[in-house]
Amino acid sequence: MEKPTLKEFVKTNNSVLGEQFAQIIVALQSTAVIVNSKLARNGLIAEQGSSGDKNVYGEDVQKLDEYANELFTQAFLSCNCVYSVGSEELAQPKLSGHDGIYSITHDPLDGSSNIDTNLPIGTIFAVYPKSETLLQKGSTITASGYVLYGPSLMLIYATKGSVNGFTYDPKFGDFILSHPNIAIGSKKIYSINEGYWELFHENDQNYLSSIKKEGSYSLRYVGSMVGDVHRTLLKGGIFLYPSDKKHPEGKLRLLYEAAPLGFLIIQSGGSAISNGTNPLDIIPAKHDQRVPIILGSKDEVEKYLGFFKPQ
Ligand code: AHM
Ligand code: MG
Repeated sequence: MEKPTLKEFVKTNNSVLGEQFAQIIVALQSTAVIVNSKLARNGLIAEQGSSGDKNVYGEDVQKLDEYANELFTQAFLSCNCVYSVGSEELAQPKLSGHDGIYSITHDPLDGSSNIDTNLPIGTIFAVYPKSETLLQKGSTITASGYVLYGPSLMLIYATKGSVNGFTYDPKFGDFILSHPNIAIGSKKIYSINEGYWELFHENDQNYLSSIKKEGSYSLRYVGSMVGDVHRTLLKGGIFLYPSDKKHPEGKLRLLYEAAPLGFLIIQSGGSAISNGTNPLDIIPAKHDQRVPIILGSKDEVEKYLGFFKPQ
């Protein structure tokens, strides 16, 4: 039997979420293709590099960040089923003006410091039931996932209890189911910016020293959360961005990075932890709230918790 396209898959497998959810996936996939074709010309185009602006958090904004933010935000807002859209690049969520049943958060180009060196980057998204505020627990997420702009273009998304991956086939101009029913892998790989060793808390240093002594772990760190989480999902292991002396709250954002990817890893049979609690149980106090995040296979997260001390 032929492998289904993403549209066919959503229709068959997410029928309980209705035609409206399919609308969001269609918006997502067509925008991903446009952004991907822009990224494919990275290095040749004027949008490369820093825009010279700072985003709402005072960080350097890459021109392609702005481009992707505009495209994804508008694509979501134009869906009748979408009520509001929040983005890492926007100070406040935007209302669509429709009486939609969903609210969406996204990080339009995560890992954007990798843009200029042509390394994998991604778009992270989460779909929530409509709410007047985006400051909701991750446990209310209906679906979350990411687009990976790598050697191939992929879209991976999770709904309760199910994670599936689709690869874009440029020959047919469509996303095809390439990774059905993903269960997190079991390889021993740890992924952390170990250059911050001197900044790490003692318990994190003790954990890292201990797994290194085992002699069976590989270290892999892309520096793009989508790339690192994608490898962790398919191969297994653990991804860590803990708090440290320079990032007392962690670096990654609860709403745009930690909750969507935590939800996805948990649906694949893995675990996610933020300061000893499930990140999906945290109500964000503000849109740009940062949290420590550790996610991976259940065994690996369990092992990490053996060293955990609240900070
Ligand atoms: P960004 O949203 O500015 O791209 O920052 C998020 C990225 C993540 O993709 C990645 O996991 C992390 O920052 C890497 O940070 P560091 O360079 O401190 O290791
Ligand atoms: Mg990001």
